[in-house]
Amino acid sequence: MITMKDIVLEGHPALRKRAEKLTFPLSPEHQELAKEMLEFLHNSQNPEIAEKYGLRAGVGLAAPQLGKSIQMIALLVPGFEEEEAILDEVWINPRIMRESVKKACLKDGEGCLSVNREVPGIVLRPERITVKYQDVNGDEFVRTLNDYEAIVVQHEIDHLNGVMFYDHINQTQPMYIPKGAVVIGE
Ligand code: FHF
Ligand code: ZN
Repeated sequence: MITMKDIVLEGHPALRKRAEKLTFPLSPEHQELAKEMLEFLHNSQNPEIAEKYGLRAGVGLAAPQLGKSIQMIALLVPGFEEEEAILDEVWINPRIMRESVKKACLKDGEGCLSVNREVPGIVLRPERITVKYQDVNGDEFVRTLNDYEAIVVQHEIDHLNGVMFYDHINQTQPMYIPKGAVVIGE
């Protein structure tokens, strides 16, 4: 099982590379990796398992965070209260086809499993995106996401392009939220 010791931290070259596109059928190793990445997110959001293994709760994980420079991301965005998960899947070769001009951000900024420090600042991102991706079988999908889900998916796709969340923070005014931006979590 994947634990925190498998997750590479800032300074690891995989976090600054452009990840390789995957071809189908996936190798047995890549199929197993997809399952393990999603399992990590489930474990990390389960209080008992997270406590036992010292896991930090995550809603997304990108293969470069495991030192593997390939285009695979896992997503586990929980629904509100007892609702089922909004996203519980692995996406391969994701491409952002369309993004809104309107921006959104998380009220308290973002964090990252590969960053063991608090980085204050607002991460402004397109509020709505349309993404084309493949599932583990190689089937193609197009999905439009907004608000929180859109932010999570953009954070993960950034990892496939060597981009860290703090690259988006305004250096002169880190807390500035432009008029018209959707602030999530307030
Ligand atoms: C997280 N954790 O998942 C953050 C980090 C906005 O590339 O958001 O580094 F587990 C992936 C409900 C609400 C349940 C929040 C994307 C953040 C992606 C992982 N946790 C949560 C939850 C969380 C990163 N990452 C702070 C670890
Ligand atoms: Zn991250």
